[in-house]
Amino acid sequence: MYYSDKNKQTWKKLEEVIQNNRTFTITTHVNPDGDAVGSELALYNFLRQRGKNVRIINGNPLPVVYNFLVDSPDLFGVFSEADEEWVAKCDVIFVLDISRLERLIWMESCIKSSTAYKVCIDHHEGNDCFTDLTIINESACATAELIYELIIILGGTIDRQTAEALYVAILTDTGSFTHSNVTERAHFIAAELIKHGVKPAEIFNKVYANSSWERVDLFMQTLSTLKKECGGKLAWMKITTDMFSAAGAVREEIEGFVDYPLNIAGVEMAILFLEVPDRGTKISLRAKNKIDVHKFAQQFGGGGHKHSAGIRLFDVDIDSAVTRILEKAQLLFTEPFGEADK
Ligand SMILES: [Mn+2]
Repeated sequence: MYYSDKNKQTWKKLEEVIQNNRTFTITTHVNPDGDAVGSELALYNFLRQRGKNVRIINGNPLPVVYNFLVDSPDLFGVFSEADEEWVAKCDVIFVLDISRLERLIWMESCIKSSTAYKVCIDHHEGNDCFTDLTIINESACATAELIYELIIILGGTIDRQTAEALYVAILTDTGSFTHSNVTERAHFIAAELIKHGVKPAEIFNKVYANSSWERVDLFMQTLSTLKKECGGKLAWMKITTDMFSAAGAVREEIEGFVDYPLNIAGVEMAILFLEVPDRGTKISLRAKNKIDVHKFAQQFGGGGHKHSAGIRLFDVDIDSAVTRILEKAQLLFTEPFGEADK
């Protein structure tokens, strides 16, 4: 009862693609998050059940926090020259949780030039991957919601590892079931996954109650940069390369920092500026209520979801990025917004 018939043709086509092919690559965006790796692992297991030859190949290794999902983190291959031939010659490439192929960064040209049939499965706004088959649902709480649907509709079975992978994906992409993308369906799927053996408290502790001291040190430094603008409706923080070295933390450990300012009463938009060595500045945006950070990010070539989005400014140093972004962000609170909604 939870599945609409409007996608029937799409699922049928996907069934054909899986049935008629033998070698598969699964990939996702740079710096993969819980949804990205959880979706990949669940799809990997499904294709393996079908007897397919499958490889997961990403731009970065599996974030250490998700090691518990697998027997060996090596299941998540890290793209190198040695993989180029495989990617070029495999039958099908699945690109998950990505709305623009640029987010593959250094894998983009190899994926694009491959002769493989390409399938994109995603839940971001404004997807323009232009793959051979796209399975998009912008109202899905996570890409994993679509992978769950795929497995059920195509008759796969959900083992404990697959259930945990999908649960981690939904848990992390919904901010532990607290963000505005949480729906009845998100909870329904979570309940189904619990039936398949997921222990929610155990998973939560492994993912969140597991900070290193280095991460906490970096978080303290980051919080000390917190500033408010626009009468406290806008809050921002920054992380420089020097702060990373002082704390001894690694890049993936900043996951969740950007959400913190939204805990403060009155804050409707939070911005985190991250200095990337030799690669400019990465900007993460979070919002609540009426503020649409996907639309905001678009004017800088970024995007994502209404309440969670990102921007990359490759040639802009962190201080210039702060000036440039804040100037525009302040307009959201000084100009009457929401005209189009009325
Ligand atoms: Mn996602």
